[in-house]
Amino acid sequence: MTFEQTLVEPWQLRAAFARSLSDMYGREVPAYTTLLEVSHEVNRDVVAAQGADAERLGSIDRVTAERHGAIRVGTPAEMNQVARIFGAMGMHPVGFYDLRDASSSSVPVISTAFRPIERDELARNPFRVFTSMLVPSDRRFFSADLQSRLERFLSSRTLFGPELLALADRAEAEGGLPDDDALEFLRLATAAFELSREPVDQAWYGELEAVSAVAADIGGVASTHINHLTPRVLDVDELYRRMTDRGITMIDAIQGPPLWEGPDVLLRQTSFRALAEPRTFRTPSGEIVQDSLRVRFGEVEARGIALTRTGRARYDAAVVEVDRRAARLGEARTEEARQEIAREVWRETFPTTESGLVEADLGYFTYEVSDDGELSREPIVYEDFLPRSAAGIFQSNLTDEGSKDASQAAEERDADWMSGAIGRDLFDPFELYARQVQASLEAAAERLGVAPETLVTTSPTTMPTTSHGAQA
Ligand code: OOG
Ligand code: NI
Repeated sequence: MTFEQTLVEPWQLRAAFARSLSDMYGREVPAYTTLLEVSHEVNRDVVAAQGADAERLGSIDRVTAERHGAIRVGTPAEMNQVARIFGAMGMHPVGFYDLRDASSSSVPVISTAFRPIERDELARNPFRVFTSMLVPSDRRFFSADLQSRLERFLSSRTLFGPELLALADRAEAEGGLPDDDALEFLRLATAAFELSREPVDQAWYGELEAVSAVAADIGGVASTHINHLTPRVLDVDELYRRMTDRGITMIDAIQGPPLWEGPDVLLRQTSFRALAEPRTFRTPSGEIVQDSLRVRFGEVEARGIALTRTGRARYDAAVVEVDRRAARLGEARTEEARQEIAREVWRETFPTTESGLVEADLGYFTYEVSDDGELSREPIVYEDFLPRSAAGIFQSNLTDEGSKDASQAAEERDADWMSGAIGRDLFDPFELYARQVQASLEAAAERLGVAPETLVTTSPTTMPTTSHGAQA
């Protein structure tokens, strides 16, 4: 007699991995534990105050478990391995972010985000990891000599061992792992992102740090580590106040759209600065000394409605306009004044209702037919990142601007290049959202027995169905 062993499925691996990383990070970075506590309090209070409205952009279970992490690697080969590990958990590369120009300080990386891409997979656990890789051939940052030493260093290290990669490949090929193998996979994967206690080569780290603290963090040590883990909150302004009350110094701003009376779109994030953690260093004379590094920090985010390309173009233009107006303030340019300007620009740019977003084709919404045959519209939550905010997060955690020679030509990098480096398709976030809309329209149309095109409408949240009636 044969029987099939049930496998731990990719989404279960993903949920367990997010938990395991969060537990590890909480043990090692106490301020993260405070952040989680405060996030849970805020979410509980928002749900108590707003009821079902609070869950329009994700159930409270999803939001409570929701995290994103960030990691940084050095080479296409390392990127390819990371993709295999995340592939085992049903996470795929989505979007291309070029942070080299998005920041005034020296951030020589390009990035993508690994995340689930199907609607039901996102609902099960939306864990995502913002993943950056160095561009050592970019002459604005690295000389030819430093590039070759950096590439030699990177190619001689091993971030992910053969057992971890073999388990990852099996999980992806077979659609999961048996219990014991799943546990081993989770243990090895979590360990791969822990902060290493190996002594740091002081001269090498220092040489890279003079060019870019991010380059030193990636290429100055022989391992990688998760550099932050971000819970989601339903009210990021309230979280900011409560963290500050608890004596934790947050960065000056909440990044992304301002707090205003209209619909929340995209992503609002804030963070606390990296903490100095004790590390050992090997000096040029071979001595081992104690010092510290600031490489791990905490961040929190509130997510809003995903914008269409048209909506996103408006957002990008609004960000530029806020900068332009804020620059005119000169000395009076406080964070508060900047937020006031941002609100003013938002009121000129975005409608104050969800229906307004639909009418101007600015946001993504799905459509569902209820049991009594009513068609309702639900916003799609933004699952991705913002390059400008990401650059701000990098920047707020640098002790030093580094150096960047703007007279040199940039090394060309784009989504296709990234896809080649990873060895997998890179998904376009806009296409993924549009696909969700289309799938919901087709399902709704089938239930109502009408053509999908007839359902795209611009009326209020709940619309009575027409005389074709519900077929349910
Ligand atoms: C990644 C920063 C980007 C975000 O939330 O925008 C990011 C990093 O610091 O490596 O995580
Ligand atoms: Ni982040």
